[in-house]
Amino acid sequence: MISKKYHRTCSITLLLLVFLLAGNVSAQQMVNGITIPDVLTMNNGTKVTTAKQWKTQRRPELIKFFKKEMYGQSPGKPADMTFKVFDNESKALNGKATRKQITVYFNGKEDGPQMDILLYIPNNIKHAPAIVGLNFDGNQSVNLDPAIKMSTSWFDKTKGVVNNRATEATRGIDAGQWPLAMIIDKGYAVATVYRGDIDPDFDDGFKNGVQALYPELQNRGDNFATVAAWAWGLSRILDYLETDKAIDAKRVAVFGFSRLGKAALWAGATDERFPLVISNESGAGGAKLFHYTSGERITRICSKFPHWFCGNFKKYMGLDSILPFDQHMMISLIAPRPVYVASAKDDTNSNPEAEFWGAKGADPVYRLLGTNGLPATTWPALNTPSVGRIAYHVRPGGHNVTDYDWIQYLNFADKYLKK
Ligand code: GTR
Repeated sequence: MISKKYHRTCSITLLLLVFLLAGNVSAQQMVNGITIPDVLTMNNGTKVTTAKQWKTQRRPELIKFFKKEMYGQSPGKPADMTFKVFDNESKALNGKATRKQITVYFNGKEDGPQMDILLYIPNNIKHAPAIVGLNFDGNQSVNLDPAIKMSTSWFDKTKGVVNNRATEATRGIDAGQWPLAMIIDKGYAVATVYRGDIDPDFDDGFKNGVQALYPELQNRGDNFATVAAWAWGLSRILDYLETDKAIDAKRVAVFGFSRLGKAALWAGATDERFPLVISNESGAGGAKLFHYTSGERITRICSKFPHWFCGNFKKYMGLDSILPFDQHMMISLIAPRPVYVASAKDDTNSNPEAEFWGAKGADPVYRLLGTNGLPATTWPALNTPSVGRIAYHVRPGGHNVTDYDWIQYLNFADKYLKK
């Protein structure tokens, strides 16, 4: 009896604490019968009714919140960063594209932290728009092109990896997820970087990634964690593209799949230079609403991947259904820029329906800013994209990036990025 009562008291205290933390006791938004905190109510209870209020008050308040409580702080553009183009081949991909490879030295030192950008530019377009995204398995995994530099960074144990280093057997293994010819034919350049160049994807106490350059952003509750580091890396790719005359840096979409989709969304949310954002099955910490408790929850994500989010985020473990915030608020930081959220039916870990409602939850902000938001009012049927300024589709199959997904993304980009 005593322990039951104690347990109840603890739960109520915790609940109160969570609401107090947000300072937001009553304002709620309903999505599909589930109550989530209202994106258009300030923490002090003031309703946001104008675009100006959104831009000058609510958006900054939410960015501050997500940096403090979930993704952690990120540094700005490094003052000493330099770029070295070490490959420039105009007859790549059967003559369709120019291949460039560029090393980015984050602190300007050749023996310091660095990343390699692999860039293909369509030969028939001047000042091409581009799509940037990180890759899972090294630049050499996105195409069989033998001239792509073999990554020398740390790799998790997967096929073709020996002693945590990639071997020739990893060439082209992810080519199915990176249909370069299709993207180039549509008139877009593609830039990609291996996630592990920016921050190796394991809990190493932030010694091996770019965090080593920023000791002041470590050992604190809002530490510069891995998803934020990947997002920061995406912004650094854009920094390079801004210096490359072959690219129209005002038309660079940011794309990501799964954990890298979480990073793409956060990059889009925080770096307004990205005019369009694509999240492919980003799941928990991406587009999924935590209030939908099936699929990956905070406890699992923080236990299995303790380095992805900042230390403060761990206090929300077990509180998914009563959180004082949710991911619709993060997606709405992208508004009014176009964002595409996509799911796969069998990707239950990401919870496709919860990804849809995460996107739909951002709709009031897009409408407030005078756009059409996400047209669908219920979770769409398979292979039936709903396309407004927010777009969504769910396709059959599992956790993957398919040609079907890319066709939708490229059409979406055409709608908003083509001149
Ligand atoms: C899973 C993780 C997801 C998702 C996925 C991936 O293990 O639970 O959040 O990011 O990995 O990146 O493939």
